Amino acid sequence: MKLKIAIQKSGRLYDDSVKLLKECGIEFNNGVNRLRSEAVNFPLEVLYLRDDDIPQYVADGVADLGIVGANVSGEKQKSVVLVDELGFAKCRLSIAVPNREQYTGTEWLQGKKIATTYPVLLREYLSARQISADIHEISGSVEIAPGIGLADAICDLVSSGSTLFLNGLQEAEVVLRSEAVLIAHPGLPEEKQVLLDKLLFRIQSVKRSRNYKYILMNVPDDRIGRVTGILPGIKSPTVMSLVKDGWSSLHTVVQEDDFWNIIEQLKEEGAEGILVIPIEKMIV
Ligand code: PRT
Ligand code: ZN
Repeated sequence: MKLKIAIQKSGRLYDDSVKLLKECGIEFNNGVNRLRSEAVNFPLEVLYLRDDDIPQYVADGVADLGIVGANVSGEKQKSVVLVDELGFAKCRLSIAVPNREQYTGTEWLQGKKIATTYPVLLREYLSARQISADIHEISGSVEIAPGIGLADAICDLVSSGSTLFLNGLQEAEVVLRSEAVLIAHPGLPEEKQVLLDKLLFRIQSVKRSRNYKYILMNVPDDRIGRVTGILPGIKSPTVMSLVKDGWSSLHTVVQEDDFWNIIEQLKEEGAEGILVIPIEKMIV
């Protein structure tokens, strides 16, 4: 019994999808022009597909799992289960209007023509706000639609915003915040569910480790109490005496979000020689 996972054949999701599986300790050959490959040390087969086709393959059970953008999964409306968010390929599906327009709010969109490759998500968004607009589905280069007179506004993916900027557009509304997600065929047989749970346990350890850093520092003994008070470690920090009298080495794990804040406070409290080390896996 093997799990089959569909990932993007090439494109923005490919590298991070392969990297995630490899960080989960799964070894496979991912050469170009492959349609599939088998992992050597985990019962997993990897299928390489266009991202747009992945939800359908997973719904049909041709693949048990898939890695795809939440935007694609949402747009395709196939019957799949959302298993986990994977933290990469973050972007937003947004409505944008030409810079010269005074955008006042969603009522501005009433009766307008909006070009998009995401008609389903856009229609859902507009009808929830009682806006009726003319949704014009196109298959690519959405950002040029207002400039060539094809539409009044667009609804497209944005990450840095530079495509909008270069095309004289301003972001007006966020329809969906997206990132890569792991989806599954609903009602997997028990044996596959067991394998999925194993894989998910590994994915979660990898994801957790990305959010945390291991830090070590030297602290005067009389400051250990105060320094420990700053550190929100998973458990209490480890303290070891240094050969140098009156000093200790203190080790703990901190979350990336508060990181710089914590480092500044540690320095103020007299910590020295602070080392920050990435964590490869974190099993809690
Ligand atoms: O060939 P295949 O069909 O498999 O790939 P694709 O060409 O359809 O998709 P691909 O590889 O471009 O994107 C795959 C997924 O990456 C998308 O479905 C999103 O989930 C995610 N993603 C993240 C993005 C972006 N960021 C992104 N910026 N997908 C597309 N873009 C495009 C956007 O469409 C626009 O043209 O980048 C431009 C905007 O970028 P900024 O940085 O200028 O704002
Ligand atoms: Zn695609």
